[in-house]
Amino acid sequence: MKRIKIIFNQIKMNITKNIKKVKKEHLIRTYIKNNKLFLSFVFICIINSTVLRFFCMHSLENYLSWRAILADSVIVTLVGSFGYLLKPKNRFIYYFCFCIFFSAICMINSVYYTFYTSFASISMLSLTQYIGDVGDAVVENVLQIKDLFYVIGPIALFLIHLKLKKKNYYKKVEMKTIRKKKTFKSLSITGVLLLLFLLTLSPLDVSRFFKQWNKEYIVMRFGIYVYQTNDLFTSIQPKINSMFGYDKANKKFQDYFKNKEPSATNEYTNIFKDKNVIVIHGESMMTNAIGLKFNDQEVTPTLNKLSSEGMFFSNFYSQVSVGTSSDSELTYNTSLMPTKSGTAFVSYSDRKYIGIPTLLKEKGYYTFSMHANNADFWNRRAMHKNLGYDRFFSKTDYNVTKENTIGLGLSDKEFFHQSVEKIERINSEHEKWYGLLIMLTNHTPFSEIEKYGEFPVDMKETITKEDGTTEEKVYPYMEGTKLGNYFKSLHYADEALGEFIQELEAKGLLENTVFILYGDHDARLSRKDYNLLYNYDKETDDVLDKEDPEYKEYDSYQYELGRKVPFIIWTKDMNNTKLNFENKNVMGMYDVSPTLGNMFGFYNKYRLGHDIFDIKENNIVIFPTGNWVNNKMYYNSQKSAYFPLSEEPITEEEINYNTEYTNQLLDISNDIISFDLLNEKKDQEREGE
Ligand code: GP9
Ligand code: MN
Repeated sequence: MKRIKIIFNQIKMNITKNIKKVKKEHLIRTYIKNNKLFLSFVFICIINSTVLRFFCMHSLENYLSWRAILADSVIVTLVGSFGYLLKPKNRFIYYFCFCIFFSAICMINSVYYTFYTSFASISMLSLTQYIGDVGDAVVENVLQIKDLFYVIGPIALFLIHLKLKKKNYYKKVEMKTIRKKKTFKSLSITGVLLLLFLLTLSPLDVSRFFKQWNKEYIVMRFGIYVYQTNDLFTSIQPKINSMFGYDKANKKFQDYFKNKEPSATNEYTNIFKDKNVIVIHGESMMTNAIGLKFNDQEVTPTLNKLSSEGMFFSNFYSQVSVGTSSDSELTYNTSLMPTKSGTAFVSYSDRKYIGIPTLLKEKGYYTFSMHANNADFWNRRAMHKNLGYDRFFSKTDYNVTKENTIGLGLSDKEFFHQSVEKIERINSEHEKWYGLLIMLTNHTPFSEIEKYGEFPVDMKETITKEDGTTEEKVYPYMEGTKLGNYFKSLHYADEALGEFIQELEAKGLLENTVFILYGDHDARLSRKDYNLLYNYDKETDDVLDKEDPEYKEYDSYQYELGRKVPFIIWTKDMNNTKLNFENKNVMGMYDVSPTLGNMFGFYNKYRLGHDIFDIKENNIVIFPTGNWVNNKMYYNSQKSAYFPLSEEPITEEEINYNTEYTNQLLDISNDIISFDLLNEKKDQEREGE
């Protein structure tokens, strides 16, 4: 009897389960049946976006990135939901127009990707004037069969519409309340999808999303529709910002520069006039590695040589904000500071800048830049033109293979090697030239240690035993730490630089050339790792105890001061001359243009920095955070506290004066860029209004 009861209960449970399942299936089937047009629209748009990723970025991870599909669904269902507000007979035209719009986004990006290996931006619309010149070439060389795929979507939607029409799908009468209910229902689906998507985001995703320059990453992670919507906002934001307060900003700007004159001549004026120039943008190169050794092996033999034979500015600071590499390029070239929001290279690429290449071109120089990464990284394609480079050699000008790639792209050794013949050609074609080479390998996360070559960062000790025999003891020290890996990577980059100089020398390209090197920013490593570097305890393989007499304090100030980057000016025959010295006065990236200007004979009136040989020990370096440093102290404006750097007494007046000066400079710099104050044409236009 009991058994029968159990069997009976089981059958009952099965039946209810099945009924529930059938009900659920019925519900889904009814939903599909009633929402065929909406679902077809959503499906077509998602397929288009997925196919775009498939055509552009060939890895399975990209084709079927479910996160991107989720993000696409959010945008498409959001737009689709509002279709329900219309009467059924008008709905098709709504979906059809948006289907064409979304398909066009995919098609434009597909074509753009073939041409530029990057994705399109609304801000590039200002470049449409050039389309006439390249239009035919685009049709002949760039438009490919694959780009026509996106036409299929709207055609399919139209055919579905005809079928639905035949079946009287649009004949239903829907009251306003029903339509609102349907809209709400679809919006709820969007809400759930959005929530799911937000849960998948990491802090890195969010930061890249707001910076918007790593376009491939955003499209892969957020899908093309979110990318394009975000691009729309980042493109119009600067326009909105610059609509208000022009007059006030312009007055402040005019007042500040009214009495600015070129600095007086000094013993370095025109010393390098008409010489060729090679500038090295040293990715993540830091001053604290110069002279550092592990087991008697120098981390940076090349930098050590250049700094000891040339002019070495050992208290030099990069002044970057969120735009890292691009900010250092901006400040190096223009003597302006990074913008307060967004990045100048991405958000304000249509403004006028006075770059070093522009000024040298006026002196008859041919100017070029070289970087074996994607030309759109940090929007360099547009900005290098704007800064005055005649030619930008980027990834497509180099032979990049899987074998010669490390980290972000072409290895530095290959990059330099392939650049030499280009420089040789330029040298034979132009009387004088100025070239920038942007390094890449020594970039965070410094994880491809097997590709950097042998460079142990452990600690070895030879111990003599009682019986007179010796034994080598090895302590792990920096091995396995991020800072240790950074030194390995930096050692590689330094070696690449050394080989480059040798190749240039062998080709006779150093004869009349000034070699300039700057570190673009610090390596963004943790303070804990530096503590280990300076306070290693062999006994415990850990950091020394704070009470230990050998313990060296490395607090947040030392950390900030330790973020210094090298700035070196070197020529092959400078050693042991009066041009061979270490300058210890604080100096910032914004002092480079005025300092080089004095040496090479160019002048930018609208500079915020100074010729270091003019201002000497009175210099001050400001940071985008509002902090500043001079020879006497480092001041942290957030903490309203300072760290003394000399014995001299410090007064409150000078702190207030310098803090105000810092804020004034940051404001003026930001106004110059956002209001485009260096653009005389705009000024005339405004006066004419
Ligand atoms: C990219 C390279 C790195 O091309 O310049 O930029 P970063 O991440 O250092 O700003
Ligand atoms: Mn960088």
